[in-house]
Amino acid sequence: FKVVTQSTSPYIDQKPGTSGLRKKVTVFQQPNYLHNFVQATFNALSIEKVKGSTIVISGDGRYFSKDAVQIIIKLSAANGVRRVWIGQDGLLSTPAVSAVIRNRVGSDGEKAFGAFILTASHNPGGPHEDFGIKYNSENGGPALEGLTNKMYDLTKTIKEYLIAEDLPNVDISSIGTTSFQGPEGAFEVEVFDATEDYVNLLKTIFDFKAIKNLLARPDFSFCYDALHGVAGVYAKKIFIDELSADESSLLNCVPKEDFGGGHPDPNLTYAKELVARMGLSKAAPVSEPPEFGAAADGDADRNMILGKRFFVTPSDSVAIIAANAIGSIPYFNSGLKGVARSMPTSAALDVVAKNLNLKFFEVPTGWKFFGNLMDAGLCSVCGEESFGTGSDHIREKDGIWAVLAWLSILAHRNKNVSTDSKLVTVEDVVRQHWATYGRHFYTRYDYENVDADAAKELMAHLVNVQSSLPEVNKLIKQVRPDVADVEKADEFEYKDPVDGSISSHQGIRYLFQDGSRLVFRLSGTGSEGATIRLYIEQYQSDSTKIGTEAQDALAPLVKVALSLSKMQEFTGRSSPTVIT
Ligand code: VG1
Ligand code: CO
Repeated sequence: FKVVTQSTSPYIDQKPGTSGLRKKVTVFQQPNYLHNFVQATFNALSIEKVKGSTIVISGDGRYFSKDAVQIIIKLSAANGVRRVWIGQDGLLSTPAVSAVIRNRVGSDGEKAFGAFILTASHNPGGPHEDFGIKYNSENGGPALEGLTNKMYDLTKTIKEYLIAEDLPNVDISSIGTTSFQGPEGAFEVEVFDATEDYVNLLKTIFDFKAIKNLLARPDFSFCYDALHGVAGVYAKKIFIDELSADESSLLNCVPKEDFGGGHPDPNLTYAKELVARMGLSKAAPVSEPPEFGAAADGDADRNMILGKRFFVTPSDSVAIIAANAIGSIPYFNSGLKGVARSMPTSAALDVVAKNLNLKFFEVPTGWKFFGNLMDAGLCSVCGEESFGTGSDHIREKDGIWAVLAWLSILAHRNKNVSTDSKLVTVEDVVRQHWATYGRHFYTRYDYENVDADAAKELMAHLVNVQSSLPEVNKLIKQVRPDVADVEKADEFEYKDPVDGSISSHQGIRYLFQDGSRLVFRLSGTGSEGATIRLYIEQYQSDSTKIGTEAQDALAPLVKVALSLSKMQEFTGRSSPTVIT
């Protein structure tokens, strides 16, 4: 093939958000839009380092992925990449990409330098929906802000890109290697089994035999919903082939370019089929729901954990995994190095860390901040309220890992429980946890696709209100005299304990005397307008009160939050788009 230098002009809107660049497919289909971003990434990494390297390209298989893979292959070849690694059909879950970067070794003994992950995660897919691209670095984690800022700067001035225009499209549907000859030597495209590296890694972490025994119990039943995302590929391999679950326990496990028209977002609103099957839908009652249910998002890094007629909040989930890891999961048998959560995630994990005397970190939203802690050996388990849980086995959150962690906990708890006595259920594990550590009532309100200026004004208003705490407390007392006083209010700023870098404006916090919290932030993953997220949390250690319904327990704080922020006034919305 020949290398052609093409001239191009910059797009002004290529700033990566919380997790890469996410836009409507039609935006990505503009001339040179994807080319510019990929070339800017190569330039930011430095062409010297890109030359001769191995780069992974794959994603959740959403609409436009097939075209994008071929474009990135041609750009890679022209920029001197020596080899690209592609999961069969261009599919690799986000956690699998992380595992491939960290663990896969080529026939020449070389590992991957980085990866382009093609996904917009939980956002819908299809010709009129979202596409996304994200670069992950050598440690298997999302590019850090230093790099993404550099990429963004370069997209604003880009004038040309290099492309191997005459390189034929490569068949990515079958496993094997195709070699081409370029001006600087050979270029290889290697297509491999998407499950291989990831499943091998999981087998070193969990006791698959113990989980298999749990799934085989006559009093246990299981259900997994991939919402037509890439998780389906892994679910078949792991739950059916490895753990011998019944085919009927898998829902929506065929990956589709448009996720079957749904939102591939594992929560109580969008995972409708699973929610109904688990007996959590009032409209569609079922007589005997499974004991355990779980769902994933489009790229399989998120998870929702359900018990029979029971929802586990993601904030509780990470706390419970941390509290039970040792003993249940062989990978953690030598102990936990530390735990971490994102700022808006509830403090349930903090209580566990304190009780178990573990190092604890609170980082801004987005997985990239956990990576530095893990690389420095400071953190083993971490999580976010947004249905993300994971550990230092890779540098991304990991949806299937979370499911296997829960199954491991249940297997361990039921090890000596005979099938004629009562099974220890998901709900039992959670209620016992609350009884030991107290309960963090938690909810999140999302106002999606709000006018961007109105959202900014609301945030500015909240910062302004923070300047006088007596004023804040006066306002609050007018609405709900029964709510505790705010003792601190600020904009969250994070200083990375490893590299000292500072991330500011990471959300507005109101911290109450009784440990309650209100947090407001703007989403960095949307593709249209602005999304305001409001996080509401209240701690209850009184064991007689931990059984209250979450929406009831949180009602006073919700009222305070809406009035303090003048939500309706600024956004014109009387209710949120989604409650999780
Ligand atoms: C959201 C979540 C955040 C998560 C991010 C990426 O970001 O709040 O916790 O890390 O999505 O997850 P934001 O900026 O929209 O609040 V995923 O599965 O979309 O890669
Ligand atoms: Co995701």
